Amino acid sequence: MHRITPISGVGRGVTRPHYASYVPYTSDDITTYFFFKFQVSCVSHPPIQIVIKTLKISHLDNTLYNVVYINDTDNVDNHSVLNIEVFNNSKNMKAVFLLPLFLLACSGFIAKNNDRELDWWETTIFYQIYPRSFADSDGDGIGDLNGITSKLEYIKDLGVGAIWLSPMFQSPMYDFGYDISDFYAVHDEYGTMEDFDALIARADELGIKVVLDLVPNHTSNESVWFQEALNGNEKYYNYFVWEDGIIDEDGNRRPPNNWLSHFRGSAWEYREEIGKYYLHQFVVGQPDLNYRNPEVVEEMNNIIRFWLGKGVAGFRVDAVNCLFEVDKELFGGVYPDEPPSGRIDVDPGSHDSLSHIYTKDQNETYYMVYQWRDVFDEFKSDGFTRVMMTEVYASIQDVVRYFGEGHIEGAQMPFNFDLITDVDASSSAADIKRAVDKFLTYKPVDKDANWVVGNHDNSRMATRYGSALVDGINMLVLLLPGVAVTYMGEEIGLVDGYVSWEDTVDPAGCNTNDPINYVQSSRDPERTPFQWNAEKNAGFSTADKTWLPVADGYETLNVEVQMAVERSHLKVYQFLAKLRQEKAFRYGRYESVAMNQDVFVFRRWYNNDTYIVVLNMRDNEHVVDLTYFENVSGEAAVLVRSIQSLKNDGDVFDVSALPVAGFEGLVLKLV
Ligand SMILES: [Ca+2]
Ligand SMILES: [Ca+2]
Repeated sequence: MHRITPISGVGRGVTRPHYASYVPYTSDDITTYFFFKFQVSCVSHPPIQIVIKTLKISHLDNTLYNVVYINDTDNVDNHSVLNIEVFNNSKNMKAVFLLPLFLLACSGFIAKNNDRELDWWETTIFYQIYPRSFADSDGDGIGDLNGITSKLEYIKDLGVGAIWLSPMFQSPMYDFGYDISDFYAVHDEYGTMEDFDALIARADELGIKVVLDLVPNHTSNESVWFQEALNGNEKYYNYFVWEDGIIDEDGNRRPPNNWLSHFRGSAWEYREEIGKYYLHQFVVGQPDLNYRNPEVVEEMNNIIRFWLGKGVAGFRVDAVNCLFEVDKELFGGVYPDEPPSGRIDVDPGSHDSLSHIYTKDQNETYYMVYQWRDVFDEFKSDGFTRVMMTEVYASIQDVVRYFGEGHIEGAQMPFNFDLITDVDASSSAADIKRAVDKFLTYKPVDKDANWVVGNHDNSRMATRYGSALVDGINMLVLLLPGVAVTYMGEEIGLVDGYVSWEDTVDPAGCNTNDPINYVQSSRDPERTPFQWNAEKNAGFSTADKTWLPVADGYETLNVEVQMAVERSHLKVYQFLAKLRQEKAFRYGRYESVAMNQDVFVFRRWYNNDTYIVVLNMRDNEHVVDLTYFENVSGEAAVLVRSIQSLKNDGDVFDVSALPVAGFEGLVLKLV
């Protein structure tokens, strides 16, 4: 017998169930989704959440349905049945569902709240691989799946438990895989479905989870879907967003409005076959999918199911805040112009010159993400959580909405880009503190933070912060509370490569048509091949020409060198990856301070274990007093330090006067 006590003061035994109605589309067959989540407390056990979600009730009207529990829950035994009554407020229509609630979790699980069992994704490190640039197995100058498989042991040795692959689906590569022509196939330059299965199998043997990239906003204009649309197939015509052009005073045809592509120029492209423009928020070859069409929603759900069914551990979802455009019916059937952003540092053709109030962060987008979470959770019956990460560059208030709403679950990891967008080498200790605190402050209290310092779209971490700070920044990523994300090469301090205008292939660079200033827009520098050793093409490929040139300096900056020497970024990274398994970093509390202009310090503590991480952002020496922190006194020993540090492992310092060298990063443990 387990006595169930009321929480939140509503009802008795079970909180007033949350309800949500989600009606994604206007159609004859309205489907209403309900999300129910109960939290019950047993006297001797931690709170147990019981979730009943996605009851679909078709052919009912569009009003919200309340759900109330009706039985006496004072004494609920295992396998008890709660009667759940669902009724429609407006029509008093009643339907009673009998929902067996198995309170199995009640039996024998006693743990302190802060020691709750963490899920696999909460304790691991996610390592982003850009497949084209990681390892080339067949010598064509292009990275591939077999190349990745051959390097999985390296990833395992780093202490990484999950990889996220940038898109490896069939693609004409106008946007290097983010323009997908067949969501159900492997891109031929990267290998075959058998190669993919072999990758999954090998990763599984090594205990590495594989996360793929979901690119839901658009397809390739070479996809069967778009080609069929052009051929007049109505089903696929409705997969895309079509608009009539405007004929101006001179009789010239103009795009429907002023919307701009992320890669410069109009977001509309005319097609003679249709006599209309299609929307492409990204390159011309990436027509936006129409998420106001339920068939598109179901197609994307099936794509998710297809890959999750193949053993994939989840998805990183690309550019998700561009999913929906405003509902034009709210504007008399015409998509409205977007207002100028007012930014004077950008020129008129660039995406940043407009304020994207109609093409980004639309309300419907969040509900689509919540709906995807349900699709992910369909697979949870095997006891293994599929994880969703969302790529959104937006205000912190909008970013955290992807976590969910009330009791509705969304993405586990809405990417936190604050350490990319808010700070760099020029930042002070206070800037770092503010950037770190931002996500921690705005995220829901029961959700995990995550830390991202680089990816295939941004200048590499070692370039943005400077090579002297590589270890210190990795200390932040791996030891701050939350999930760590590493972009391939951050573990060795890989820097951006130089890519000449002639060698530039990224549309964001090419579309500038500016052989001088393209560098500011091109993403090729952070995509240059991985540096494995000092051999030809840094060991990435045996080809005479690789798809992007290998960065200068690979002869000394590579994995092999850093494996061989006693002290290297790689060795520091491996140490940190182990250290983050300690309870203080899994469960411990967090407190931080900008000691002065330059030195950012945080501590993590759990019971009697206290760790202190020190990062000096400048080449200035300081002596800092760590007794600022409550319960920090006496001495602390050096566990790991940045490679240029002159301290030794095990050196013990008086915490009231710790000397910190320029750019030094330190992890200390109170003794
Ligand atoms: Ca290859
Ligand atoms: Ca869109």
